[in-house]
Amino acid sequence: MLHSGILYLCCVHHNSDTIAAIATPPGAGAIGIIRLSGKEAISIVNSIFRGKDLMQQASHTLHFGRIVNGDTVIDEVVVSIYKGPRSYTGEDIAEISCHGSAYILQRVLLLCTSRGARLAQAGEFTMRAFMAGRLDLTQAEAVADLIASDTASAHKAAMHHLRGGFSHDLMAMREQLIQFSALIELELDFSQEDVEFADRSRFYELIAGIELSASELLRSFGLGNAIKNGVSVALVGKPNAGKSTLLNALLNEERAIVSEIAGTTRDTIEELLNINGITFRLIDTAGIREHTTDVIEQKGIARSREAMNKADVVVYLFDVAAWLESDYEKTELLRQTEALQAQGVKHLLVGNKVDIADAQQAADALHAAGENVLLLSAQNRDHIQLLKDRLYELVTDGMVQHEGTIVTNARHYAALQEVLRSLADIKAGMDAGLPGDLLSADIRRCLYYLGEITGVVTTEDKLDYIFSKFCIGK
Ligand SMILES: Nc1nc2c(ncn2[C@@H]2O[C@H](COP(=O)(O)OP(=O)(O)O)[C@@H](O)[C@H]2O)c(=O)[nH]1
Ligand SMILES: [Mg+2]
Repeated sequence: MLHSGILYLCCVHHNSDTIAAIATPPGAGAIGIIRLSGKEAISIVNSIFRGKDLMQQASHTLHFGRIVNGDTVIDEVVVSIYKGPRSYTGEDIAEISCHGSAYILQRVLLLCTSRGARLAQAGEFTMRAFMAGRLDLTQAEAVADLIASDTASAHKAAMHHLRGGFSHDLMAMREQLIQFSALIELELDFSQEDVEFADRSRFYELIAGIELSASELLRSFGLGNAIKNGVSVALVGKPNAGKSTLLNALLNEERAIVSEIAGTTRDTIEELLNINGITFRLIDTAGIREHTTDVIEQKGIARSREAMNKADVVVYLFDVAAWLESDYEKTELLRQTEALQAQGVKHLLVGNKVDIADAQQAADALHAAGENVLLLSAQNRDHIQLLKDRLYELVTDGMVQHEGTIVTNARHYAALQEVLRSLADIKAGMDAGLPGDLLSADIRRCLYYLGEITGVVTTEDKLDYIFSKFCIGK
């Protein structure tokens, strides 16, 4: 009864046709799979299959035979049959495992379309699974993330979402809120009599509880985003600060050319580094100095600035021995720190070449100057692990990777922010003693955004957009 009429906006896709796609990646492989889903999936495959009558076979069975076009045998194959609703999409599914030649796969796919199947769009199989209620939206999105996962952490987060961990958290919140809102709606029916069915103090507690969970989920997004998309780190600083040496030390290989000649690195170099399961893209830059007449170096400097502006994290490296000795270097560091702070970019200040400086004196002087600096020697590879730890802490916001839910999806993040906003409005309304009908509008808004994440409320456009990001055949 409740809100469902208003909230369940759509879900009116009609899937009467049968779709087909090559489900394995392009190129040659041992096996290639063509997948069909829909009412005619099994009969279409049966019409090009020789061996046995697939129409007579039970669900979840495998069948060896040949795919033929008239008298021409195209391949020897194994066909798997899954009958709806106990299938991925909830519909009948047939999968043809062929030999993995691009030519064979194309021929078989064309045969299927000539018998009435339609080429599937990106993500259409999973969209059908969602429409059939086999998966909710966060689980469907996790399917795409799982396919894209290339680190242990990304895999773990996607698996957690696929198993419904995230939906479970949200649905629990939503359920409680629905119950409460039912009581408030009930008050409206008795509005003449000035009764309160909904215990306001319990409601405050509920709101606080949901607020806490939602903010924790929001906070996990820094980590989630880092896990899913990696983190770009620009190594910047003046020429000869030791950026290329540091890159080599972090990678533990001689990747970039190092020399005492300022301006050695002319182009930006990008390399991947995995720290505790998160992929960091390290970008060694040309080093920024104001006065150079070298045209190529000037271009390199322009690229450094660009890399710095685009990076998630900036590591600003300076020569701590030079810093100790020169007032100019001191003002320079101050200027750079202020610039980084003004830009609001996450950054680390790193003092290099501590091997040729008095470490204690440097540490004391930096402390006195109020600078939070990590001291290391790139050349001797001293304290490199410390820098890795600091990088990791910086992007994970001090969150450790735990078994709980980590938000990895920007769409979920945006919806959760709306949830928090509507909760704040509900609270403000209650503080002001607003009547139930006015509170109820804000509660609905909160329910809407919670439901939007899992897809119990959604629009067709939104679904099309989400599933268009999938690969074809999934
Ligand atoms: N003593 C010392 N020299 C270093 C250290 N790191 C780099 N250097 C030297 O500083 C010079 C410039 O290094 P490079 O990595 O090319 O600096 P970049 O211009 O910032 O990339 C080279 O001669 C390096 O050997 C360090 O930790 N200690
Ligand atoms: Mg360099």
